[in-house]
Amino acid sequence: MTQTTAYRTCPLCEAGCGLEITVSDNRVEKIRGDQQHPMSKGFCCPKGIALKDLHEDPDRLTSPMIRENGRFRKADWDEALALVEENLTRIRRAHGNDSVAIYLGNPNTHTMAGGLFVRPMAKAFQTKNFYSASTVDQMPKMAACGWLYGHPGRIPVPDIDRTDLFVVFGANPYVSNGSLMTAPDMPGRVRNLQNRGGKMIVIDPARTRTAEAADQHLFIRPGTDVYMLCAIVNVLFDRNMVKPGRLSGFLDTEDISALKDAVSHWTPKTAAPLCGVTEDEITNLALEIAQADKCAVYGRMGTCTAAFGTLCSWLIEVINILTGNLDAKGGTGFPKAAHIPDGSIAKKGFATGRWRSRVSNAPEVCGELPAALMAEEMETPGDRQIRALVTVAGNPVVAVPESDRLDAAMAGLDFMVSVDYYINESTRRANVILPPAAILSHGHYDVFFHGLSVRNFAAYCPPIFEKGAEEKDKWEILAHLALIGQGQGASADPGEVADAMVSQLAAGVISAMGGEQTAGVSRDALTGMLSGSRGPEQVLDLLLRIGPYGDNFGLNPDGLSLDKLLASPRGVDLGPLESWVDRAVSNPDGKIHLFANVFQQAMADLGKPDDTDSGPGRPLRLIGRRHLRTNNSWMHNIPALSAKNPCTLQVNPEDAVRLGLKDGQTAQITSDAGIVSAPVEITDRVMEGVVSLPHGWGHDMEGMQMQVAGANPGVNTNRIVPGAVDPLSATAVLNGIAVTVS
Ligand SMILES: Nc1nc2c(c(=O)[nH]1)N[C@H]1C(S)=C(S)[C@@H](COP(=O)(O)OP(=O)(O)OC[C@H]3O[C@@H](n4cnc5c(=O)[nH]c(N)nc54)[C@H](O)[C@@H]3O)O[C@H]1N2
Ligand SMILES: Nc1nc2c(c(=O)[nH]1)N[C@H]1C(S)=C(S)[C@@H](COP(=O)(O)OP(=O)(O)OC[C@H]3O[C@@H](n4cnc5c(=O)[nH]c(N)nc54)[C@H](O)[C@@H]3O)O[C@H]1N2
Ligand code: SF4
Ligand SMILES: [Mo]
Repeated sequence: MTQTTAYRTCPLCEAGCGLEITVSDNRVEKIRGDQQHPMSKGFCCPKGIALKDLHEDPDRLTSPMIRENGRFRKADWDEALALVEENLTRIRRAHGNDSVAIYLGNPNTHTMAGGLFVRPMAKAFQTKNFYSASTVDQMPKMAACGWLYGHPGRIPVPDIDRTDLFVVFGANPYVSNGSLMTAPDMPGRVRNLQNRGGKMIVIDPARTRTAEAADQHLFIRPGTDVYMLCAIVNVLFDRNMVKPGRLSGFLDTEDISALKDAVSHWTPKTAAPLCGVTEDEITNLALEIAQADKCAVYGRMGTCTAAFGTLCSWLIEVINILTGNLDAKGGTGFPKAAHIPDGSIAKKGFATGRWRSRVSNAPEVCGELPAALMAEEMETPGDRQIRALVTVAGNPVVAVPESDRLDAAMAGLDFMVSVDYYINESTRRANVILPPAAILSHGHYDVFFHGLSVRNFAAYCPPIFEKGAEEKDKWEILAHLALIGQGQGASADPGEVADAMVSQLAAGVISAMGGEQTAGVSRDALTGMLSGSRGPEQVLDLLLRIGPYGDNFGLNPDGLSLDKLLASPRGVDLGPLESWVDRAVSNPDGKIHLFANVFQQAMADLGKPDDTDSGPGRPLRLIGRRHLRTNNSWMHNIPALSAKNPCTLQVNPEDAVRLGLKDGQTAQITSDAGIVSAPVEITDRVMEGVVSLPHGWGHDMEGMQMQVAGANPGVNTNRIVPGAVDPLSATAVLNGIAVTVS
C-alpha cells in the first residue's frame, strides 16, 4: 500500500483552511487540519473533513447527462457538447445575444477555473442577461467600495490580528467562517484579540455564536442598521471626533461637510427607537469606535442583504475612514494578492447602469443584472426575452427570491445547460448537465480570496488525483462553452482559450515594458518561459511572475512563480496587511470619493426619522441564518453534515406566547410573496419581533437526484422572499422580510 500526504486549501468557504490529506491506493484515507499551515494552523471545520465524502458521493455526476422525455440519461462529451452548441447557436441566431442568460453560482469563486475562465466564457456570449449569486450577496459592498475607492474589487478587510476593537454588523463568522475576510479560525483570532485586551462588539437581531463570544451584543431590528450607522457618524461629528489623520489628503473637505449635514437629523435619539436599542447604546458605541486606538468596523450579509444594503456598506467604510482606521495597522486594509499586478487596475472610476434590465429597468452593476429579477426576464415576451440559460456552479431555484416563480419560468425555457455536480433543484430543469472532474482532481489557487485575506498569502495546490480519461476539468468545460459562444464549435480545442489568455497577458506585459524592442523579449519567448501545464497553471504562473511579489521573469530571482509555490505546498506567508492607500485607490483623481452623488441622493431619499414607521403593531421580520454544517444549498447530501442540522423557524418566547405557538409545532409563515411551513423552535436567540429560517433548503422537488438531502428536505425560505432589490446595487433584500406566522 502506498501512502502519500497532500496539502490543500479547502475550497468550500472563504476561510481557505489548510488541509492535510492522506491518500492510500488512490483513495482519500483521512483529512485533517494542517497544523503547520501558515494561515489556519490546524483549524478546520466539519465541512473540510467531509471533502472525502463529497469526493465519494454516489450521487455526484461523473459523466454528462442529457434530459429526454423528462428523464436524464448518461451521454458522452461529444454528444452533450454538440447538443449545447446546436441549441445555443440556434437560439442566439433567432433571438439575439441577450436571449441566452448566464447565471454563476458561489462555488465559481472557490475554483481556479471559475476565477480565470468564466470571463472568456461570458465574453463569448456577449449577453446583457448576465447574473450571479453576487446580487444575492456581496454586491452592495462591491458597489460601495467601487464608488469610494474607484474599483469594486478594492474591498478593505479588518486587520483582525492587530486591532483593539472589532465591531461586527450582521455577520456570523464563528459559523460562516468569515466572508469578504479570509481569516481561518475566527474563534482563535477573536480569543487572541480578547487576550491582548481588545474587544469584539456584535450588532445582530440574533444571538449567534459570534454574538455569544462577543464582549457586547446589541440586538437590532432587521433592516434598521442604516439609522444606527448614520447616528454613529452623527456622534463622530457632534463630539468633534472626526479624525481621518493621514487619510485627509485623500478626502475632499466639501464631502466631509456635506456628509455632516446629511446625517444631522440622525441622532442617537431619533435612530434608537427605530433600531430597537437605547440612545446610550448608540452613543457609547460611537465613542468606543472613536476612542479605540485601532478599530475595524465590519459588516456582511446582515447589512448587505437587508434594506439599504449599499448605504450600510458605504457608511461602514465612512466610519472607518473618518476615524482614520482605513489603511492603518489594526484598522482595515487593502490586501495585496500575489496574482494581481499593482498597475493592472485601470484608474477609470466606477459607474453603474451602463445598461438596464428590460422589464423593471434595474441598473447593471459590475456587468450584472439582479438575479432576483431573472424570472420576469424569462416570463415577459418581447425583444431580449431570456429563452436559454447557462448555469455554472449555481442553484438559483434555491438561492434567489421568489423561487417558485423562477422555477416555473425556468421550466418554460427553450434550452438550459448546467455545469454542475448534482441533479438538484435547478439543474433538474437543464437539458444538458456537464459535470466537472471531482474537486480533488483539479489544481487550486484562491483567485478571489487571496485578495480578501487578513494576511497576504499565496498557495497553489496541484491536483491530488488524476482525472479519469472521460472526465473534463472545469476550465476545459468553460473553455468549450467559450468556443461555442465564439462560434468555433463544440469540437474546438479548449487549450486554445488558455493559450489566447496567456498570449494576451504576455502582450500586455511587453507593451507595459515599452514594446518588444525595449523589453528585449518577444511574446513567444516570454510565454515559452512559463511553467505549469497548458491551462490555468500557465495563466497563474504568468500572473504570479508579474505580480507584486513576482520574480519578474528573473529580474527578481527570489520572487514568486508557480514553481516557487509548488515548492511550498503549504503556501507562502507574505506578511501582514500593508499601508498602500495611495496606490490602492483607483479613482481617476487618486482620491477617496467619500460622498459620491449616488450617496448624496440616497441619503436625501432616506428621509427624516419621522417618515419611518416606528409604531407598535409592526409585522414580524424574517431573517436567515447559517449553520456550521451547511454550505448554502449543496452540501446536504453528505450524511455527516446533514444529521444535526435543523431547518426550523426560530421564534422568540414572547412572540410564541402571543401567537400561541408551541415548540415543534408546524407553523405557517406568510409574506407578500407566498406561504411556507416549518417546525417551530422557541428560543431567545432571536429578538422579539424577529423570526429566523435558514436558506439553502427545500430538497423535495420532483426530479432531483440527491438521496440524502431528499430524506431531510427542509423548506426553501426564498419561496417567501419577494423579488425586491436595493436600487444602488441591484441586490436582493433577503433579511427583514415582513411576515405573519400562525
Ligand atoms: N457554515 C456555513 N458557512 C458559510 C456559508 C454557509 O451556508 N454555511 N455560506 C458562505 C457564504 S456564500 C457567505 S456569503 C458567508 C456569509 O457570511 P456571514 O455574513 O458571516 O453569515 P450569515 O450567517 O449570513 O450572517 C449574517 C448575520 O446577519 C444577521 N442579520 C440579519 N438581518 C440583519 C440586519 O438587518 N442587521 C444586522 N445587523 N444583522 C442582521 C443574521 O442574524 C446573521 O447572524 O458565509 C459563507 N460561509
Ligand atoms: N434567503 C437567503 N437566500 C440566500 C442567502 C441567504 O442568506 N438567505 N445567501 C445567498 C448567498 S450569500 C449565496 S452565495 C447564494 C448561493 O447561491 P448559489 O451559488 O446559486 O447556490 P449554492 O447553493 O451555493 O449552489 C452551488 C451549486 O454549485 C455546484 N458546485 C459546487 N462546486 C462546484 C464546482 O466546483 N464546479 C461546478 N461546476 N459546480 C459546483 C453545487 O452542486 C451546487 O449546485 O445563495 C444566496 N441566497
Ligand atoms: S472553515 Fe471553511 S475553509 Fe475551513 S475547513 Fe471549514 S469549510 Fe473548509
Ligand atoms: Mo455568499
